[in-house]
Amino acid sequence: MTKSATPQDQRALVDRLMTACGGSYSPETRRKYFISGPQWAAAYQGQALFHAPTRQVVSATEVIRQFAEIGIGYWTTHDTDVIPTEALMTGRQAEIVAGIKEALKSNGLQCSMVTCETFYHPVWAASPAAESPEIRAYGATRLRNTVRIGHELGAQFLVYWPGTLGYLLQGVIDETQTLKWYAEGINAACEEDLAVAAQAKTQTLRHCLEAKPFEPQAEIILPTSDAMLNFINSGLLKHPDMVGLNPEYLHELMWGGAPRAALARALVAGKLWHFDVNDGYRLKHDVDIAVGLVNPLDWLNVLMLLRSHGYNGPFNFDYKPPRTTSNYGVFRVSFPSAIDRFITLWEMAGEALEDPIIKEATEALKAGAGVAASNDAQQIFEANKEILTLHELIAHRLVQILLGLHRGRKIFARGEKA
Ligand code: GCO
Ligand code: MN
Ligand code: MN
Repeated sequence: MTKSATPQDQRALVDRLMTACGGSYSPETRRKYFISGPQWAAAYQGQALFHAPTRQVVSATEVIRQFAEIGIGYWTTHDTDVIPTEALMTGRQAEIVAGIKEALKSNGLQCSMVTCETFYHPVWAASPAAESPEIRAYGATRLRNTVRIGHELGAQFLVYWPGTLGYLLQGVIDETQTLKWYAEGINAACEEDLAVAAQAKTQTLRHCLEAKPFEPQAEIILPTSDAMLNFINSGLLKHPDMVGLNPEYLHELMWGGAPRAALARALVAGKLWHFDVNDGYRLKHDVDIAVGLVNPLDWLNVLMLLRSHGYNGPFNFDYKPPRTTSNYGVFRVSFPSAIDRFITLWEMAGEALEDPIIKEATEALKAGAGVAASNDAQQIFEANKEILTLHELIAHRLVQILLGLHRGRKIFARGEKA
């Protein structure tokens, strides 16, 4: 029986077993990737509707210091993760932002993205695009302020997750009007961005919309990345060229979609600008599990798609360390293991794309049987029917790569000899 251990011993055990797991990358290697760590992920205390917090508060400077040690090169934040609501747009905001700039600089990190919290404070109870003009005016002011913070911190991206843009009670709001009002907020942010960038002679930011199909509202007005693509092209936005997408892996899975197909639709539209990386289950709530713990095979496939299409935007680790993980564990186990699984999957995706078996099979499929085009369906089917077996062979090969079986490892029955 294992002896009971004090929390100090438990930490030593976690450290020892984490080292025993091996396979970790150096901070230098981790920094080569455009990986960003959200302030809110690292500082999440484990609370939820049915859950009391299990972890202590962690300050932004502590998060930044820990990220630097792990080798996370980029930091992302909501405005209110670091600036209390009542301090926004006051002298206190300027002091806090200056302190963060200093912490980022002295730890060698960059801020890649800022996002405006428009879902937590009671003022957003009826969404940032509510009927009351004063709520919407405040919403637009907050978005403009976030744009200025983004420029101040040197970010390239702004993300909008309109979490409360929807309803619990049917027939209460006018959806078309809500969409128009929401577009006014995005327009205000883009105009502010253009003005700030012109004055400072810098680039404008990339404004990225993030969809989630349900939660916190029952019904959401822009529930998927596809709905958002349609919104960008709806004519309601004054600067559609400044607005793209931040799909989140789990959010596409939550509605039952295939994340890889959703990403492909964003890619062909030229709107895949930012990507929230995590994992979870279909048709369940937003569990925000760390990448690769649930669907490693699908993640391998997603990364093959992104690698083969030259995606070069950020990978934002928008997940929530489980509430069974301690404050110590967040930085010792949760972040480093998530990043290392991601890098391994990224490398495997490269291997799969170069794999001679997959390459030959794919090329053979594309060449087809080589018979003359005709209107004879049966004849075309007969000519191609053997080659189509390669679909299953490719799927097998991908699992072999995922499990390392392509390197010669075989699974033997007990007692059987190699
Ligand atoms: C979620 C959302 C958020 C957003 C964040 C940025 O999973 O609840 O994705 O984490 O990404 O609010 O706007
Ligand atoms: Mn999520
Ligand atoms: Mn997200």
